[in-house]
Amino acid sequence: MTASIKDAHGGRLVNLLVDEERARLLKDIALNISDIALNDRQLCDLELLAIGGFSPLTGFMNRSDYESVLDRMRLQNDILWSLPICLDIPKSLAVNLDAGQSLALRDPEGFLLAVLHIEDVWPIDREKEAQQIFETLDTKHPGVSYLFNKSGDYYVGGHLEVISLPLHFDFKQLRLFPKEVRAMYAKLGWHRVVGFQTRQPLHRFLFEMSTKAMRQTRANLLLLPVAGMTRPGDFDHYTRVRCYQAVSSHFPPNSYVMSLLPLAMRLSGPRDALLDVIIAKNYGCTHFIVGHDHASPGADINGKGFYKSDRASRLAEEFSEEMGVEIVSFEKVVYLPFEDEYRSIDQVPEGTQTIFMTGSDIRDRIREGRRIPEWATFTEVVSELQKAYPPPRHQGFTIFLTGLSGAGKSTIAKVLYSMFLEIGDRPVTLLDGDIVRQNLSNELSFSKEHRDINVRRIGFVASEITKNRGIAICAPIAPYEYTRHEVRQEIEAYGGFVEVHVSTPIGECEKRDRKGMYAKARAGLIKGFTGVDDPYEEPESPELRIDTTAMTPMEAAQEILLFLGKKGFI
Ligand code: PPS
Repeated sequence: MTASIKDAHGGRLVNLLVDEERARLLKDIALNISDIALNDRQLCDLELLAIGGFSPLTGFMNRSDYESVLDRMRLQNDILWSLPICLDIPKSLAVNLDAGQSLALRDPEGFLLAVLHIEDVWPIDREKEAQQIFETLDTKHPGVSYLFNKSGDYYVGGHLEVISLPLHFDFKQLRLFPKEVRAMYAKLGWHRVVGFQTRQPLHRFLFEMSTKAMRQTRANLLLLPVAGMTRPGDFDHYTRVRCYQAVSSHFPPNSYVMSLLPLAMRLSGPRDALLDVIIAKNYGCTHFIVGHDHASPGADINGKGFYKSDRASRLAEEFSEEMGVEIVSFEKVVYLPFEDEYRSIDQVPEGTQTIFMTGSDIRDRIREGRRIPEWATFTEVVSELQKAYPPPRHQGFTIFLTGLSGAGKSTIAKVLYSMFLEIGDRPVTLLDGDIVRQNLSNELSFSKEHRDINVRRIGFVASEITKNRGIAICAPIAPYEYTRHEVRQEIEAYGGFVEVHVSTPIGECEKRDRKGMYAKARAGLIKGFTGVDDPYEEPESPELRIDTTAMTPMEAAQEILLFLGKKGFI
């Protein structure tokens, strides 16, 4: 059965999972080799490699394939391939690895997943990769941001033997292998299947697009919701899958199959689209839907899209024949209120009134507790989204006060703490810089690396509190913009995040010098003191900026409460 299954390029569908006997041997080998704990993105890549979603790849790319993909969108053997699937590692590990050795790949708990047989280890040219793949160096692009801020310094490539897939305990019945999906088509007698990959709940526009595509191609539908990593700020996959299940009755009976896709999107627009077509082909699709702005990373620093909205579909169409998948492209689908109809914008007669809401508009409305009209999304979807993302009044939130030592953060934090306890509708936790240093981070110094660890710890605790609908008040110096940005993203996934820059100037902080720290720093008795001989990167766009030079802590806290009231949190 498996031998007859063809991948996107006519070869066999790859299966990297080894049998039990080999697994036992590999576990012994793994005892004596270097190892690495994979992050979420690497776990996704490993899973798709293992189950054949990335056929014909049989491991993380080696250097020649990587460079060939960057330069000409093809593997060394000329097979079309648009994105690097590489394993990034820190320099400290890379210097101890060589071609011919093996590396054990583990999950974050240390459970052995796979062994990589190393062909190449090479330093990453981040600028080149960012330019070739994302066409920008702007770190507002999530793919560029990963490359510059999260990725290790080296890649290691080679063939993989997989002992176990990353563990999932959710929606197990929906996590199908490409070969299982194909077997299902055979059982159902489907010969034409149109693939639709999505990171959005099935809003009306997407539903209309997919059913239109089914009619147009006379095909059944394979729904591939991305259950790996999507755009920061997206609804989590648990919520989205419940939304897909809730709208199932709107599809004709037995017309579609759904399989969760463990993909870590790179959000490179056109290049992502091409990879998505290859994946869909591996899942047995004969057709694939590429909509307006496919795999978009959001807006750049000037608020403009990174890629023209039709570039993804154009590129997919260009290679459609070579890939053997017919592309069903859609312009933006809009609603015609007078006709009560949905149409692709290019098919709307001039002068006709149209309305539209993006997925982000709908997400923002849900988060702000505003109404969503039925023409934008099904009522079943709205109620699922509202269950998971209640209006601000019922969400948790974090107040993140950042600023120099002595700026007034801790005092404002204490006032807020009492005020929230007085309001009494949510549990409140105070994570002041000093308290955290004593209880969570007493082994850490004030180096950049340790400050980042400290602030990330605060962010993690605050995100758990926010997720569970409490209030976290944080008051660290948190001098680095990128780390604050990371904390914001982590927390905004669950509730409100209010960054307050306590912007009291250094002269005033130094004048106060309640702990005598500035005097010591000026005398050279404390090294690396923020604002004296260590940097403080001012927040670019905090929700509030408060200078306490001429303001009491009560007044400052009042300003924050007024802001929370305006946003509907209290
Ligand atoms: S950071 O950068 O966010 O990890 O700092 P944080 O955990 O908030 O700790 C700041 C408090 O530690 C005292 N302290 C120093 N601050 C800055 N730089 C150096 N080198 C340093 N050494 C000790 C300082 O009193 C800070 O207290 P606050 O409450 O901010 O005044």
